Amino acid sequence: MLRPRITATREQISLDGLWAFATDAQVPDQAHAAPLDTKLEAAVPASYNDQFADPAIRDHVGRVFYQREVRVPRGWGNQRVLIRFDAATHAANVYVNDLRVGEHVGGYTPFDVDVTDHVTAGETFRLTVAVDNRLTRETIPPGTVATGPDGTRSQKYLHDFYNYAGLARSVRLHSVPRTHVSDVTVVTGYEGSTGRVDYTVELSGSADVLVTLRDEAGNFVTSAAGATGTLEIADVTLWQPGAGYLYDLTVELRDGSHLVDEYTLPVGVRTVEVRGSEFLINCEPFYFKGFGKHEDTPVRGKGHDNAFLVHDFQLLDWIGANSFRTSHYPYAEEVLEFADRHGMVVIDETAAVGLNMLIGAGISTGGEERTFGPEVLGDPSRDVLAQHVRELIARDRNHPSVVMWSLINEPASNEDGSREYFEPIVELARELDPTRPLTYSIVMFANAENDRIVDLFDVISLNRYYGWYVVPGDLRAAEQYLRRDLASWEKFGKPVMMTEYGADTQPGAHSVWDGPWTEEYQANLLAMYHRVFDDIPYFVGEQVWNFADFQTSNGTHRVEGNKKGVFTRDRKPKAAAHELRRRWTSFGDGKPKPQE
Ligand code: BDP
Repeated sequence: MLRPRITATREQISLDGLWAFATDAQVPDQAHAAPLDTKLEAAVPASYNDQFADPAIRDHVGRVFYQREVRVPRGWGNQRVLIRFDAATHAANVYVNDLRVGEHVGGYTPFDVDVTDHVTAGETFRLTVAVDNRLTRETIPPGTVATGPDGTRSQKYLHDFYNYAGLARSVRLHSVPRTHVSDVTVVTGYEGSTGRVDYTVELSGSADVLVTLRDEAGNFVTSAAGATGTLEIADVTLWQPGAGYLYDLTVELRDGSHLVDEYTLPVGVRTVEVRGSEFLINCEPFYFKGFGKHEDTPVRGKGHDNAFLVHDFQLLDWIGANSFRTSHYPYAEEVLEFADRHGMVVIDETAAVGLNMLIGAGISTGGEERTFGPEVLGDPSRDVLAQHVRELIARDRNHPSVVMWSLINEPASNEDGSREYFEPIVELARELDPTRPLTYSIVMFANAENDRIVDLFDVISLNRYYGWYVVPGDLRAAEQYLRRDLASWEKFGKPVMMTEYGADTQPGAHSVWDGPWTEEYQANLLAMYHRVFDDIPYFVGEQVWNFADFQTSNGTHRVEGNKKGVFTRDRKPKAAAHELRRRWTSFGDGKPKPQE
């Protein structure tokens, strides 16, 4: 799916700003049929929740309405007119004046609504979006909604981060020519110093296709005619971790000398491969150093913010990280484009978190129910997950920064039914993208003996909390558990990495002993894990949980959120940040040597 760009033939106007806002408890069901009867306004892009002081809005369960007037530029009469929503969490219905014109399910992938037949160039229309935050057993992520005796709804879900909702990413009105480029796919490689870009252009309508490649300085490199083909680059500059070189691939549609459409895609030339127990980027063993992150900031919730984007990447660079995982959902496209430009390596995750009835919100409050089967997560849930995978891969497959798909976080992969549920999902992902390795993050309860799906994947990613949820405060015992656990996965002959390890830490709490919650404990726990990792030849990476503290659901076992951040929520370093910086800046992108 192509991100809207302004080109010689395409225009766009931003619909970000303040929109009229109301919950479905405040206005009638058919609220779109008239100007919203409300004094409230909500900022877009931003989750709506923390913008309001009223808990009935913040924790509202159900639909909310966003509304604004939009004027279609007068020069767009001969174009198709679309509205691009970068995300509506978790489901949306879109209305132009009285008419429903589109819908989308899934909170973290973009969608277009084609409004050409419902609007007039030069005139205005009333745009209403009803966004639904309810999580059920047929949504990804899953949840349940209960209705109390007074009719008030409440929401439960099986992941710890707060269920922020609304229009958290940009909204745009954009135009495309009637005959246009509808998609472009690139697959890259190289041999010696010659780079290769295999491209496929999809068209809506028919025209001649011309493809031109330029380097970063804008110099012509090569060109080709036709909707599919291969471009060769003499003396290629590869996209590398830490050095994100991008070529520009410009697709022109022509009718004789007339330019019908033009679209430019940034392209990084690199390869990714799992060979034996190594993870290779451009045929060199790569060692992941970094974090599981969240899209989470004060007031904005999951709202995308370019200042936080820049600052977070600055901190990743300061600390010596070379990678992160988009835990636990696809991030804003601005983030991936930034990673492409700056050589950051990304493990791109779907929104499949909490497919595990044992866990509950956090590690300790689960039920007894089994996870997979018609009564809980059955075929409807799996069909929705398949659609999430399709939309993620369609959106992100051209990003050189994305080196692996993480299809699920902490599923009940030790339970009956997990293989039946996930095998078709893995097959689908391989069919849609045969070029990237697949992984999933493995929960504590799933071990090398009882996990039923590990053989389907290429990289074994473990989430482990020895020294925190298991033997808290006892790093000696934690080290023994960890060594035993890591040794047990060797038999699969695949690369193993840690996608979560860490400890909740209250900034300012200190101790000379191993006291959980202190800054020293977090640093000592990480150092212990690193000592163990460095002894394991098939170990390919460490991603600490979490980059920064983040907001969690209302409940009793988190105080003001999850505090496993190495940075606070406002991005101040805890002691562990300095410890990580010492380690990660002491070696490059390859594997560190065993410690003395
Ligand atoms: C893991 C989850 C992660 C949680 C973390 C924790 O993957 O989302 O935040 O535990 O408990 O189970 O801190």
